[in-house]
Order: sequence, then C-alpha cells, then structure tokens
Amino acid sequence: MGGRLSRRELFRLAALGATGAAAGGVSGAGLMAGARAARASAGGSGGGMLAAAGSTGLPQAPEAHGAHEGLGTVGEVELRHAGVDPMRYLTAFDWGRVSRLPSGQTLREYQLVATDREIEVAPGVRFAAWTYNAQVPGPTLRAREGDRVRVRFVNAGTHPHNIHFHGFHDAAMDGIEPIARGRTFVYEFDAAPFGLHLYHCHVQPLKRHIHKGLYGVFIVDPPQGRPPARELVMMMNAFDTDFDGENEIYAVNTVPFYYLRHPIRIRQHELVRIYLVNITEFDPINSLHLHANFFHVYPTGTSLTPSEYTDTVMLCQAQRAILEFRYRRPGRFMFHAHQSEFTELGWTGFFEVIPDGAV
Ligand SMILES: [Cu+2]
Repeated sequence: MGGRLSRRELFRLAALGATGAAAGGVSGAGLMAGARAARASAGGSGGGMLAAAGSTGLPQAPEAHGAHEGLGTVGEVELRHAGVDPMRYLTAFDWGRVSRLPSGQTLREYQLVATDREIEVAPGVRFAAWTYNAQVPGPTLRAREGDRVRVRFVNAGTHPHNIHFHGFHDAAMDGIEPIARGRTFVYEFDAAPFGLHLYHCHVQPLKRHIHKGLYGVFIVDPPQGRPPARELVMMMNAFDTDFDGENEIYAVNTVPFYYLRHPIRIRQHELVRIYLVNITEFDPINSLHLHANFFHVYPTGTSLTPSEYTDTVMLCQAQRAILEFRYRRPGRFMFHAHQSEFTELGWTGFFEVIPDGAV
C-alpha cells in the first residue's frame, strides 16, 4: 500500500475523529463527506449515521432536508462529465433495430462500441473508465424470449475487449475471445431464458476490465410479458479511484448520492419494478434495503412467482433480482445498501411517493 491509507483504515481513523487529515490524503473531495458522516456517526451526535447538519456543521446538499443531511458529497458531479445521467438511465431501454427474419422470428440488432473515457465519479474525482457506447453502465439491452439478438461490437478502445452475455448461446458466441483494438465482432444468439441478465467484458485481468466500466444490463422479457409497472434499472456499482483494490465510491447507476439529491418520483399505489443487478467489484456482496415497505423478490427474473417477501435483498457479484412493490403512503422514503459503509460512500437515495390525485 506504500504507506497510503486503505479505505478501511480511513474509516477506523474516522471513527477516532482523525478524518480531517486522513481523508484529504486518500482520495480527495469525493470521500470527504462519507468520512465526515462516519465521524458524525462516531461522535454520538444523536442522529447516528444520519446525523443532522445543524448539530455537526456539515455542508448541506442543495435539496437536503430533515434527517439525511449528514450524508452526501461536497458539491455535485457534473452530469456532462458523469458516466451516465442516472435519472435517464433508470428507464432507458434499447430494444434494438427491429426486423423479421424469413422464418418470422424477430431480429433485434444493437451496436456496442468500446471506448476509453474519463468520467467524474465524485465531485472533482476523475476516473479513467472503459465504456460501452461512452457510458457506465453500458446501455440496457432488452429483447423478448425467443428473439434473435445480433450485437455488433466495435472495439475502439486502447486495449483488447469483448462482450460476454449471460444466458444461452453457442460456444462461439460465449464472448471470451479478446477482440483486438480496431476490430469488430458480431455476437448472435436467441434470447433465452427470460429473466434479468448481465453483459460484461471478459478479457483478463477480469476484475479490472469489469471494474473500469465495461458492463451493462440485458433484460429478456417472458413471451407473455409482465404486468404493467413503473420499471427502473438499478446497477449497484463502485469505483476504486486510487487502484488499491478497494472501492472509495459506491452507487446505484454510477453517481454517488444522486437519488438522495434528486429523489425518484413514483406514484402512491403504482406497481414499481426494479431490475437490480450487482456488478460491484472487490467486495463480495452488496444489498438493497427499502424503507417503510416490503417487496417481492424474483431471483434472476426467471420465474413469474416471487420467492420471497422482504425489505432487504443481498446479492453477490453478478447476481440479480427483480423487485416489485407499491407504496401505500405518500412521502419521501429512503433506499440504500444495508452495508452502512457503502451507504456512507454514496449508495443511498430516496423515492418521492406522489399522493393519488396529485398532478
Ligand atoms: Cu475489456
């Protein structure tokens, strides 16, 4: 580690009240708020992890209210520099260019281009990402079970890359052969089984090629579809900004604390369906906890019958689940990782439940 503090060492120091010097030496402004939140928590100011700003002197987010004011970064990531627009990413589905094969089968054609791109992962903290279509995560590809999927992959990056799709396909389409820079490869297979899948680069060293940003969601709808719902994609991801093998930034959809400052609006009583995928590298598990509610869990989305009714789901890397719920009451409700450390480093947000009848 060359004398540098690891993330966990930082938090141990934070708990001892020594964060001021430590945080600046580890990874810059993006980490400060998390460390300060940890200090506020350790300081016993009465609010624990969610210590009120008024009692701690912490900076407030522009839209900060009430009990969450101890969380957040100092300033905001500029969306034009971010890896993705988190609000748009939630509902952006790429259904491909659609046509019919002579057999009558639906053909969906997509294009994914690998590029190098520097993105801002916390205010003032830049990360040299590798991207599909200049975004992290890559676009959410969507098809229906039985459709023919044809993905033209162009490697415009500076390293060999490829795409490995989860799901059924021939060995030649498994996406483990590196595609050299400047080369193109076409992956083709029939979409199956229905469920919530993942695609990612499979070039070695694998954890670096994934962690740099080469991943995305692949949804295969069942032939009969699912009930109408407000559908949201949430990719649990994280960034190791100093390349020490530990993450400093955690999020769903790349930008830490984004949905804390910009709550996701849903309607009271409407069915909400979250496509939740864990791509977090370096940590064995991640989780989602929903406040004031419970949800039905469909593991990997491969069954139309839920397996569990809970308020917390835990997923290891590459594991995914479809979550369905409705809010009975209007108001602002938190969701976050239930690893408190991840929450304090960015993986937290709000649903803003709009009352029935409200415009
Ligand atoms: Cu790669």
